[in-house]
Amino acid sequence: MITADIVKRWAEEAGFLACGITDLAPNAHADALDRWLAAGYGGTMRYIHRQARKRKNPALADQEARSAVVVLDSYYYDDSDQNATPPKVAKYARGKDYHDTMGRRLEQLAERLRSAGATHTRCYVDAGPIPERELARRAGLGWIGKNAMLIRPGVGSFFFIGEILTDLELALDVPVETDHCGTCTRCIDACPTDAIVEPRVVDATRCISYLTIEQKGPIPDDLATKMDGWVFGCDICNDVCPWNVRFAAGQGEQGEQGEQGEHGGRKLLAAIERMNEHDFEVHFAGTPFSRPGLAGMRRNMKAARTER
Ligand code: B12
Ligand code: SF4
Ligand code: SF4
Repeated sequence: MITADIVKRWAEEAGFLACGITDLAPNAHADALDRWLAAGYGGTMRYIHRQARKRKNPALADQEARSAVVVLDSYYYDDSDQNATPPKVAKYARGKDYHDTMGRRLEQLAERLRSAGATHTRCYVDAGPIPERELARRAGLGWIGKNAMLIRPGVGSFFFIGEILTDLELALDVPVETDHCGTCTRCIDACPTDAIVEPRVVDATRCISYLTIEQKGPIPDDLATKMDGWVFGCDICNDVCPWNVRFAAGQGEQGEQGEQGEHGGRKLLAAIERMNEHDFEVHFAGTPFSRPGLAGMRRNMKAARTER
């Protein structure tokens, strides 16, 4: 009989930072999602509205599943030298697309679950109607910081969250209910666009990550002047967090690829302004830059140069 401890050992062997187990009970913070959507903080990400029912009640996302095996996958590496000057790229985006790299390892873990008797497994990383931070909190993996990130004591927050929904019935972990932020407000104070409108609430339409990746059309001037040189994603509210300053260490799979500097490389980034679609495809196919595409990346480079 497969136990939760065995699943966690397999997750570790697959290279994940941590693994926790929860069920598919209704989201205890469904009201937070409703308020966020009603305030318009999701901007043009209409898919979150469409998925809201499932995000509030994950059992609706997969009626055959009984447990969620939630894993964390580090994307940390020390890029303090690279990110001192623009153009800046968020750590998570310097390698290949994590949906593929992490998704592959999740699928390998799912294969082991099937070999141990699971008849149903479904893997998710980022894409899908799953409230990933909430599931991870409930699986005992961390707390929700004032920057809205899931933060793990002794680790920080530079990791992706992924999950396998399965029909295996596994022992559940104890949800994290403690807030370890205390009186700290560093993330809120450091956010250049004032996107953290209250603790744990990010107005995505002001967040540099949204502006450089999800925004359709030009970036409004009042926000472009505050982008601080970021051209894809933003690490500020994670970089300043004392839990990362103190504990972030090691190097995740994304970091390894990023260090090769392939598409994080400065020369290549600068060359985006002169590239045609074919060259962009050659250099950036299969990387997170394909989401905004050539036109989006050019727009970001231009916005990041806007003077305050
Ligand atoms: C939409 C989205 C965005 C949007 C909006 C972000 C946001 N804060 O809502 C934008 C484009 C701005 C964005 C940016 C980033 N994102 Co994003 N994003 C998502 C996505 C697809 C959905 C998030 C969502 O539903 N937002 C709506 C809000 C209301 O929901 P929520 O943030 O999940 O919050 C829940 C909990 O916090 C809880 N809750 C709320 N209040 C309270 C209060 C208490 C006391 C408690 C306990 C809980 C609680 O209830 C909420 C609803 O369930 C998730 C993947 C997924 N499927 O969940 C990734 C995800 C959240 N993103 C991720 C990452 C890495 C980032 C960036 C760091 C990328 C970057 N470097 O640029 C930034 C960080 C910005 C930030 N500070 O949040 C990771 C986060 C990992 C982690 N450690 O938390 C995720 C989980 C993707 C993944 N699979 O790894 N993202
Ligand atoms: S990712 Fe950057 S812009 Fe978005 S909330 Fe954090 S500090 Fe602000
Ligand atoms: S910077 Fe401070 S307030 Fe923000 S998430 Fe980290 S500990 Fe919490």
